[in-house]
Amino acid sequence: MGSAVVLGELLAGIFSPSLSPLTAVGGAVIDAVPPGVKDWAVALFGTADKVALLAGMALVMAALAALAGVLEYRRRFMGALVVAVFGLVGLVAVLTRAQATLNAMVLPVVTAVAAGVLLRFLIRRLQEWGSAGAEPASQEAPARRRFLQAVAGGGAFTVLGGALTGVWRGAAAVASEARSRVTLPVPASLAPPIPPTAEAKVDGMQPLVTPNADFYRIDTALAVPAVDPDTWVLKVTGMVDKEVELTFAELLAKPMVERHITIACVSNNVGGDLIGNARWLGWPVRELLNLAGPTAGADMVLSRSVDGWTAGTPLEVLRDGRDALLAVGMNGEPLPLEHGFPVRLVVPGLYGYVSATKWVTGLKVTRFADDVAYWTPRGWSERGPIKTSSRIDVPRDGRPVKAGMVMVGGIAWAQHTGIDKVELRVNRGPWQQAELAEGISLDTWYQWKLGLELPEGQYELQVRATDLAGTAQDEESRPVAPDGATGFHTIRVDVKP
Ligand SMILES: Nc1nc2c(c(=O)[nH]1)N[C@H]1C(S)=C(S)[C@@H](COP(=O)(O)O)O[C@H]1N2
Ligand SMILES: [Mo]
Repeated sequence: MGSAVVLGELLAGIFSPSLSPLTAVGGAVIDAVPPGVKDWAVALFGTADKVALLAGMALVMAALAALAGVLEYRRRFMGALVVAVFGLVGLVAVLTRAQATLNAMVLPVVTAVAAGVLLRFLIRRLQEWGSAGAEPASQEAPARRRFLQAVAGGGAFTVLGGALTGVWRGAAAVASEARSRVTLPVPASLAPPIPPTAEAKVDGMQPLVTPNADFYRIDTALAVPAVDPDTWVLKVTGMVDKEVELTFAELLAKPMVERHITIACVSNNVGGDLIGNARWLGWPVRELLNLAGPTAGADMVLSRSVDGWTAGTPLEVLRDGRDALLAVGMNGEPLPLEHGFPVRLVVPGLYGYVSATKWVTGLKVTRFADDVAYWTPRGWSERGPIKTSSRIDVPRDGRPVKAGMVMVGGIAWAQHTGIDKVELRVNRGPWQQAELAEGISLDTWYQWKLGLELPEGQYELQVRATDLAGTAQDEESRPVAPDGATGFHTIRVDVKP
């Protein structure tokens, strides 16, 4: 019996590392560590802080696993409970992060369930062995063999998973180290300065230029692709006179253009926040296409990411003179890894799913009739021009405000067309024109504001924008699929005395 407990510990030791390959849980726990503890760790271990933290985490997990092993051996589900609590901690940690995606939430759950099943399985083998020990020696041998096989299997899985994780971690480290070495070139064409009148200056509004850390992130990548800029090449192929290859160094040497451009996701609901405005630095895609020379009949550029994701962009949009960029910089920094380092596309006027390929490695000049982009067979429209829209940011929906002059503010956008006017209405009354701030350019969102005299009561506010082509925002409510939501952003305000 005593030796069984010792073996329980041993087995738990095997089971514990099988948690660590799925580092998502570990990472979430690290993130959940209060800043004070992190500072303390940095002070204590200096630059070795991450290694020390990881080693500490491994120790904690080994201890937890040992505990789970012992408990599970004594009583069924007791160990599983420890695993479940650990998984829950991971889940909560993930949820408290700024960008809690479904993917991120699934990982700790999957890890905990896998750990629980593995734990149960190994304990069963161990218990078979333990009870066989009371029988004649001939009965004991197969039970022992089964247990040892199970341990060996778990061990092999652990080593393999660990190695894979290690390789991926290594690549990610190479990419972030390489990113820190990138010096962005001085733009040949600077972004026009932001006019002071571009800010509506209403308390509580989003910044006119979205900081990188707050920029929405949408992609299908489970793990952020780690691309080494030293080996990155962009290949232009397909219906071209001559195929072209471009290295990162060659790209950085091109005359760069710097522009503010607001990009948006087709999955952005009316009033949603899947939209952001950044100062991008890049080389116009049309220059690269001109080097390759698209042949007659081509009408689409299928851009491909290193992870195989694709977007189909109308060729004419990339050549009509707008600032469609092969971007390397975002708000004065190299692209953050999660926003496409080292190179991505940014195309004013089109939703991201048909234009904004991150970690881009290929441009195939082709025809819509011949090639299909990633989202097209998945229920999304082949073409995705951004729909003119607007949003109320202040006051926040459902928040109480004080009676009197209530300042209402928000944004409106119609990339590459520009906004002409923004109007508000209260309780479906007459439309009242808001004060439209100056745009940074036609390719960015515009801020607006309107002061409303509101006595105590409940109100419904609605906003609508009209673009410079004279098209008013579509009133009819439509879902995001297949080509972008429509309808008026509608909020409720509770005006208190
Ligand atoms: N490689 C790759 N690029 C991608 C995507 C993707 O899934 N994979 N998603 C696109 C979508 S749908 C949008 S809205 C934008 C979002 O860019 P961001 O994450 O930098 O905000 O990236 C686009 N580029
Ligand atoms: Mo998107």
